[in-house]
Amino acid sequence: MVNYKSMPEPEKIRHLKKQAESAARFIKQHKYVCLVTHNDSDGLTSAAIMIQAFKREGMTYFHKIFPKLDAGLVSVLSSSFPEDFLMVFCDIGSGQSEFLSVLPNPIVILDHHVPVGKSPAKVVVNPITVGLEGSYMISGAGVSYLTARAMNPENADLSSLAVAGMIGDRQLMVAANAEILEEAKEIGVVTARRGLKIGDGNLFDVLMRTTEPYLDITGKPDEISAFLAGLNLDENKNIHDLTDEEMDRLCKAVLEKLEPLNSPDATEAAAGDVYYLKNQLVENVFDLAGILDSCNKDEDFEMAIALCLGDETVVDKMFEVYRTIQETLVNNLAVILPTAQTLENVSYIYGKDLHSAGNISTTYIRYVNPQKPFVCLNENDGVIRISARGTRLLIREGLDLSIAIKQAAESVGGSGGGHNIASGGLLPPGAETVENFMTKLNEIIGSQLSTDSEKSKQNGQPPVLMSGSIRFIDDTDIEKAEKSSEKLIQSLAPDNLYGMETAVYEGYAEVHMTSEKIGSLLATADDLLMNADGAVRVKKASQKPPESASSKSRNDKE
Ligand SMILES: [Mn+2]
Repeated sequence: MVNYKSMPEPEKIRHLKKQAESAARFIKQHKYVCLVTHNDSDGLTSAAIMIQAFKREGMTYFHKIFPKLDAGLVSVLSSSFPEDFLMVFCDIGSGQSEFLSVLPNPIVILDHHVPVGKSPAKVVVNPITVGLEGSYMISGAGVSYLTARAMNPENADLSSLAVAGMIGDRQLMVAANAEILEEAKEIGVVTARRGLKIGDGNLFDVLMRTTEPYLDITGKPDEISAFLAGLNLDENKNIHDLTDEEMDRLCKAVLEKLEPLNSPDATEAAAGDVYYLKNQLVENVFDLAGILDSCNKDEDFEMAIALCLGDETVVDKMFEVYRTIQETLVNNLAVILPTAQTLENVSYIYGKDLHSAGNISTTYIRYVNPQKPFVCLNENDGVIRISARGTRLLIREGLDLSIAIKQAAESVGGSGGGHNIASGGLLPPGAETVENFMTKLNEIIGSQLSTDSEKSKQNGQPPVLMSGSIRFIDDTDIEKAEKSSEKLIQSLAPDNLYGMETAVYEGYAEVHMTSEKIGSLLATADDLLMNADGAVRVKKASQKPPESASSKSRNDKE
């Protein structure tokens, strides 16, 4: 058995690519294929990637889109296709081994969700099986892309769709994602620009209907006009056409609005790199991911795939669907958010037949009050659905919503679970259940958030803190040094734990660590150095001169 856990990240990525190569070889042995994909933006971009790869091989394909897989859907698949048809599942299928086992067909799974049970697939490509994180290091579209790329190097142009999938799944540009992004930039199908992470379009309109970031002016025409006039920006100018200086001005003003929230999640979601997909009809990555995620009818999904395959006739219609959904959401938020109630340790909204409870929760915790966990309780069809959200800062302070929601829900006859940062569940209906549930939840979260150092303060003993710093210096060239140490540090920053801070200075970058225990300080430093070593090796490997040609593209990159 290979121990993937202790393996440096570049090695894990290499193993993932080996899986993709096996999948590619296996797929190419077939002439007929049924492609089954998830229905979100990551699933739809996975589909578009694989469809183009199949077409280029001259394969015949059928395509099905499912929100989830269950026994019924699998039996429909089984009765609709002959046994020798290859079944390829993208962004779905890892958690449903039991259902898929009844299929007599050869199966390939290209997914990043947690595998459950023994998979009946002939080949599985999944980052989790090689020790990579499926939640932020590579998405379903990324896994599909690696497979398509292994089928034919010409499929490298599909990397732009993989980038849209990553953004749609809110992943980080690290590990395998960073490699794919780099490749996409190198061949010119993706360009990046610093700015506000929103779609293109007339400034006024976009600010009216964008909920990411959700600002105090969102959806308020007079205030948006005044805001833009105050910045001396033309409200009819397309965001795409803003000069760098104008974009900076806009970005700074938006970040100033977000500052009082003291929420790194909000700042990160609002500003940073905006990717332009140069070979896609919808170039701005936030527009494309948003459009794909706003599909919810069969005809929308068909148009979505057509859009990603280059069908110009669907562009206007797709933007229309997207805008309508955004406008409805903004109107809903304006009515619903002010109804929030706040207990000592948690805020919540309780309502009936609410639309997009998940969006309400994300918006509230990110842009209204990130200081406390948030729960949306939506009573509908005789049950209450729970949608709970935390922040990374709260997680560091001890919050674990999967435990808190499970325990509190069970105490009132419901059920729940999920992740530490986002979880869900079900409760029996009624205002009284809600009151009891919230009282219990408030109590559990309160005990999770009372930290060790607070406990020792209560005992009258101040905590002893130890600290250390690791500095990364590149002494070859001052100008380049600042950039390479900064790049290295940024690639490691997403792995920062509680007590770690990253800082970039002129000529060097530094990671500062603090801990109450010498053991954890040493372990933290050890981990950091191992990751840094891995990152440096990826960089070196990617800088090796190619055997022939392409010296031009290398020069362009430098
Ligand atoms: Mn996905």
